[in-house]
Order: sequence, then structure tokens, then C-alpha cells
Amino acid sequence: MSTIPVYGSVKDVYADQRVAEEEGRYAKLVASFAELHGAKPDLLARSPGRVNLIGEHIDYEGYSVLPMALAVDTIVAVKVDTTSNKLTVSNTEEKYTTKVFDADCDQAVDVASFHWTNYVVCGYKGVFDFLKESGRAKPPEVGLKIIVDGKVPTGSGLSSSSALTCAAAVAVMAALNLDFTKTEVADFACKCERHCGMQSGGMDQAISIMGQSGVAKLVDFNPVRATDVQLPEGSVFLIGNCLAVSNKAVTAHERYNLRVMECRLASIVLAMELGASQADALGYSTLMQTQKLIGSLQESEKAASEKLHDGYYSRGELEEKLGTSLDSLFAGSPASLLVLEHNKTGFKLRDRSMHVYSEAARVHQFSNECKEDPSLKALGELMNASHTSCRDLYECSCEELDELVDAFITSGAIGARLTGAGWGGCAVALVTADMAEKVLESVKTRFFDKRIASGVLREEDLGETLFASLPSSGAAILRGL
Ligand code: ADP
Ligand code: NG1
Ligand code: MG
Repeated sequence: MSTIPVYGSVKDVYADQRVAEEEGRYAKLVASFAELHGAKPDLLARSPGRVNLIGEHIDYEGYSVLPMALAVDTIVAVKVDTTSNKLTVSNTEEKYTTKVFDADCDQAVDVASFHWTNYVVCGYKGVFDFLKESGRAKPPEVGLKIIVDGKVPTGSGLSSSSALTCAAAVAVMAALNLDFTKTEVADFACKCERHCGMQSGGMDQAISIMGQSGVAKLVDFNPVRATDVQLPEGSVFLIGNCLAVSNKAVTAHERYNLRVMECRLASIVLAMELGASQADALGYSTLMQTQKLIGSLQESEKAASEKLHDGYYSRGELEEKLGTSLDSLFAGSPASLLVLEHNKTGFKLRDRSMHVYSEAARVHQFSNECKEDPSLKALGELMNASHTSCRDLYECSCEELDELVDAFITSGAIGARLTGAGWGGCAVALVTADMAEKVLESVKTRFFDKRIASGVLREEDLGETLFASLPSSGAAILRGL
């Protein structure tokens, strides 16, 4: 069983890339830690951001997704503090203020008053949730001093939130001398970010922990596992940030968690339309479960298109159909009750489920296409279809993202799509290695130059806003500082 790798030098963590730059960054973090807390940290943990190549908004429905880990990451420095029972959580960036918590694994994460440290508390709680679930002994809740240094752009669909949650979880695990396998960490990390109020599927945490240099991963759930996907020789994935920021936890009640709820309602209503009794149908909680009543993904997409009506289902219509109030159906989930409290429009079931079934099928087509003699054109078409479906059926794009995807395509990319939750953030585009430079230049001209001219983007930040990415490695621990 593989465990999170433990290294003795920064050079080993980053192998071939950016070693000098990272050595400087780690040294600075260790020095800041020593200055603030009077001693060096016991260890550092790092976990990367990710780009999802295809498979958006289907992980929480149980379907496989196809991300790869990025080189950019978040580092967490940690030291056990036996003199207190407090978690002191700070950041190298001034705008992220320090917060002190009790070292209490049963504390609730304060979702209502959002603070960045919530993600660290999620990671902390995740470790103890896992110990409890797996019946293992709980170590004493000692104090921890923590400093975070993150390089993943935030709110941009590259999963800075999970890089932070995972790095924190790994740091806490290692500081408490717990020894979990990689799969165990991936499994509890997938669940623990939900303490922050997002009803996440688990893609981001799984790849942040299990990512591997040189390969993308087909990530499956229940239980979580990751299979290597060798990307076609000569292919390069470019990432561009459309600069519209989308903070998912803050908007979850009207975006992300609303979509999760629409999928749950679609699973139930579709099951009823297929003949399940009202009582039985209420037991369907994902579109994957309802698919079992139908057959293939293609047949399920067709069934959703024929059996569900277009436009919004009102709350009244659903409550009559289901024979129960939505408040009581979702009574066990505070995040869902918040969605209901804010929802004025109703729920789109047909479009959301057609997206999920068609996107799940595209992931398999994409990974199968990568297996032998891949056609970049076929991969590009799948990416384009994914974007169209996200934009039109799932309605999780935005004007800036659509403009950036168009800029990639007009600049010659073979395919392009939004990546991550959407509503802002990044697009990913497929090109060949020999055309990468030309496409980057053209996208700069078409999309970014006007934003530089108007002051929305600083020219010196272009390198982290538009870049080529390679599949990189997952979480790691650095000891012996
Ligand atoms: P994404 O995961 O796409 O970047 P989210 O909205 O899910 O977007 O997460 C962004 C939030 O994560 C930020 O608003 C911030 O609260 C938190 N975060 C991520 N990285 C860091 C970091 N290095 N330091 C402080 N907070 C961070
Ligand atoms: P980002 O882009 O990190 O907010 C979110 C979810 C994923 C997945 C994608 C959409 C979290 C932590 N991440 O990603 O699980 O559902 O949206 O495919 O909630
Ligand atoms: Mg996130």
C-alpha cells in the first residue's frame, strides 16, 4: 500500500522542476515560522492544485473524472505545541489573517462567517473523522502551530481550496505521527472539505493526493481510486484564467450546492417517471443510481430528455409529486436547507441530468481515445462538447469564460473548455507541442492584452494567468529541516 512520500530535501520533492525557486520559498517559510513561533516547524506538507481535463460536475453523482495534478501547490508548515491546546493558523500573505481555534476535532466549522482558515480546520477534522470511522485510537488533541504558503490562484477552478485542505490534512496527520495509506488520505480528504459547506464530489482532493508526474488520472469514486491515463504524445494542455473570480464556498447556496440538489431531485423524479413508486424513488440520491433503472449513459440521457420537462420545476410542483416537503426531504443537510431558503427560481432537472449523463459518457470516450492511437481531433471535439454542455445545460460558465474558450479556439486550439466548477476561473485547451507558443501568443492578443491595458491584469502576472501545464506529482511530506 503506498503512503504519502516523505522526502528529506526540497530537491527530492520537486525532482526536475523549479528546484532553486522552491528551495528559496521553503527556506523563507521555515525562517518566517522560526521568527513567529521561536522554533523551526517539525515538518512541511505540500499538496498541488489540479486541472480537470474532462468530467465536470459529475463526481458528486458518482461518475469518473479525468484530472491531472499541477505543479503549483500549497505548503503547510506545522509544529506540535504541547504547551497549549490551541491551533494557531497563519498565512505568509498578509491579507489572510491569523485565527486561533481550540484543538477540538468535534468543533463545527463556522460556515456562516467564512474565513480562509475554515479549510485548514476541514483538513484537521478530516484526520480525526477518519480515525473515528476506522475505529483507530485517537491521539491526544495537542496544540499545533501552522503557517500556510499557497501558490495556487484562488477562486479560479484550479482547486486552491483542496490544495489547502489536503496539505493541512497531510501536515496534521504527519505531525501527529499517524501513518495512513495514500488511498485512505484521499478517501477522507474527499469528504472533509464538505465541512466548509460545499457538497463536493471528491475529484480535487483525490487528484491532489494521488496525482503523479507524467500522467493524468481517471478518478473513480466509492471507493476512490485513480488509474493512469497516458496523454497522447505531442499533446499539451494550456490553461488560461478568465480573471472572473468565483469563490465557491461563499456562493454555494445559489450555485454549486443548488446544482447538487437539482441532480438529487432529478434522480428521484426520473425514477418516478420510469415507474418507481413514490416511496422507492425517494431512495434515489444520485443520477448514477437512477441510471441503473435504465441502461447505458446514452439511454439515460435520452430518458432524461424525454421523461423530464424543460425549464424549471417549481417547489410546489415537486412537493406534490414527491408527496413530501423539500424542507423535510433535505432536513438532515444544513447546506441544502440554505439552498432552499434562497431559491426563488425553482429547479431545472432535465438540462442538469442531460449534462451529467452526456459528460459521464464523454469522460469514458476521452480516456478510451487516449489508450491507443489517439486522435487529438476527437479529444478536442469531446472538450468542446463538454464546454457547450456546461454552458448551456449546466449553466456554470460565464461571459468571460466563454470569451476565453472562444479565444483559444480562434487561436487554433484543437479543443477548449472551462475547468473546475466554473462561474469564473480557468479554461483548459488542447494543442500540439509545436503550436503551443503560437496559440499562447494569439490568446494573449485576443483576450489578455485589453485586460492588461485596462489594469485588470498586470503584465508581470501573465505567466501565472496563461501557461502550459504538465501532469505533476501529488501530496508529499518534507522532514528533517
Ligand atoms: P478554487 O478551489 O477554485 O480555487 P474555491 O472558492 O473553492 O476556489 O476556494 C478558494 C478559497 O480557498 C479562497 O477564497 C480562500 O479562502 C481559500 N484558499 C485557497 N488557497 C489559499 C491560501 N493559500 N491561503 C489562504 N486561503 C486560501
Ligand atoms: P472547484 O473548481 O475546485 O471549486 C468543484 C468541486 C469538484 C467538482 C468540480 C466540478 C470542491 C472542492 N470541488 O471544483 O468536486 O465537483 O467543482 O467538476 O467542491
Ligand atoms: Mg475549490
